[in-house]
Amino acid sequence: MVFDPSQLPRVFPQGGTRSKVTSRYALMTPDTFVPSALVGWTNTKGVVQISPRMGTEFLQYEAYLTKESIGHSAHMQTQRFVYVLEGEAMVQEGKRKEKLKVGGYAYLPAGCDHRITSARGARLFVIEKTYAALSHEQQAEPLFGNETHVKGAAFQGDEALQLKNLLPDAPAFDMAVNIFTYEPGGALPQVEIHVMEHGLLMLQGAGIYRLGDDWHPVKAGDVIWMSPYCEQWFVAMGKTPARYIYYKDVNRYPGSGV
Ligand code: UGY
Ligand code: MN
Repeated sequence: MVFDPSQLPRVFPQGGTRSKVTSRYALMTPDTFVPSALVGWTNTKGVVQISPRMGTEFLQYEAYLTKESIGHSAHMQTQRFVYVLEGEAMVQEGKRKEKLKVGGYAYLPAGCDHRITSARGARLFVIEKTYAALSHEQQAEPLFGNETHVKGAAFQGDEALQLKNLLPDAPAFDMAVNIFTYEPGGALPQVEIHVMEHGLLMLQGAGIYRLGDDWHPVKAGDVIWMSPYCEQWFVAMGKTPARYIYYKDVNRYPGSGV
């Protein structure tokens, strides 16, 4: 076992926490995570971090796999994105078998029959979302990759901010999953306000996140949900780069029928 959920930090014995859940955003720090059995997975514990119960249109969770764990196909209409945070996982999709190491990921489109196991344990970051098909587009195919093979690009011309798109920017995809790396002192060039929502996991480093009218210190392990139109801004602080993986809904306009 590479990750023991019973060892999650419990650092605020006096009843304090940095976590804050509001109607427009949520910051969830690991001291407040409550592991439970995961629906649709056998012998697997996890933490559902972001869900439609908050008002979102997607689900974000971490799954803690042992060698007894099995992840079964998601619901027929649900697409699933899996990224390995620790350990390694095997994804079987039809006749194909892909071993994913740290930084490896799989995109499993809605209706794609698959199975996820781990020979030596794994901690996975998972996004699930009901797929919104476009009548004139073919649905995306299953896709496997590793973050280290994805080329980053300077964000809006700023070399201190490197953005990697893990999924193709194509109309068949109604979601994006990206990894953002900030050099210390690097900051988003604007306070963003946009129609899309985000689910985010801090992978490395630390910084300050503006969410709505609040400024929060954040660090590796923290989770953030940002609702549509939630004011958002980030600056990386400390001596090492800050890195986060995040979900964004893309290529569909709510209200236009697609
Ligand atoms: O893609 C984005 O909207 C991204 N720039 N937002 C964020 O990092 N909070
Ligand atoms: Mn954004």
